[in-house]
Amino acid sequence: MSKTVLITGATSGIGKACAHIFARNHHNLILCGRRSPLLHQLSDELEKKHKIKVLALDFDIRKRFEVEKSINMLKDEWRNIDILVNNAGLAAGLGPIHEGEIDDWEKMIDSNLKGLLYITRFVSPMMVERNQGHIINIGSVAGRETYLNGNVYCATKYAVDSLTKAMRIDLLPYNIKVSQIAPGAVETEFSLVRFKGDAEKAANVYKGFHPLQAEDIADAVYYTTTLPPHVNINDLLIMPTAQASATNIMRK
Ligand code: NDP
Ligand code: 8X3
Repeated sequence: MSKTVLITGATSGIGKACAHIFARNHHNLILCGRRSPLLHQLSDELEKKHKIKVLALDFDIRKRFEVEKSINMLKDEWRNIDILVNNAGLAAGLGPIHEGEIDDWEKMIDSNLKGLLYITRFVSPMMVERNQGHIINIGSVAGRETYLNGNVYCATKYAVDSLTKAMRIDLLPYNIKVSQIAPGAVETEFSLVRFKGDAEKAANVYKGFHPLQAEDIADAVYYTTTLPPHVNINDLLIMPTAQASATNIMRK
């Protein structure tokens, strides 16, 4: 049966790969992100290729009133959101706490933590009303282990871990599944964003080993949504085989 899936951060990486796999499986999509041309290009492509309905919603997840307006303005045909993939997020910088760029901290807290909360706050009441739904939060190994210079990014992902548990408890009476998928190193635009466009630094992160690809995580996200009504995946930590912990990577 075709479902309605809202994916944040669908313009690249894990979110984009999720859009592809849900589209291939004939679900209708609400795709979110800030880069409007990329979002519309992807929406048109998936709509034509898979004969599904796709709505492109470009807003900044950090802006509470933009998020609220975008969700509240959804027409009736889009209000039955079955699956929410809370994926949008970023790391900005990698440095010790005493030299931290406060603007970077604000960016990460506003996107990974507050943005995820805003979306959830405006989408979850529609799920509660229908007594069904599935929320999938993209956490990270950084939400399990704090690593050198990862400070605020790690803190936001620990917060995602905590909020996933909180959502599962609060939404339990309403038959809503809540899952967390927590990846290790995935080769996406993530490091390019973290290092502010420094392509060499970004490439070094994935050098000498086989990192996860966005599709590996999208496969797991999709699988999580295919289980019978009485089965929920609470939490999955998915790592590249060559990565044993946040900082232990076997490079050739
Ligand atoms: P990408 O940089 O490739 O994708 C990030 C996505 O988030 C983009 O689509 C971007 O869209 C969107 N986004 C970022 N900020 C905002 C914002 N303020 N408003 C709306 N959308 C926003 O990285 P990944 O695919 O790797 O990251 C996806 C998630 O996975 C993140 O939460 C990240 O923390 C997590 N993760 C990543 C890992 C990795 O190694 N890559 C490992 C573990 C977790 P746009 O710029 O168009 O707004
Ligand atoms: C992204 C993975 O290890 O770079 O969340 O923090 S890591």
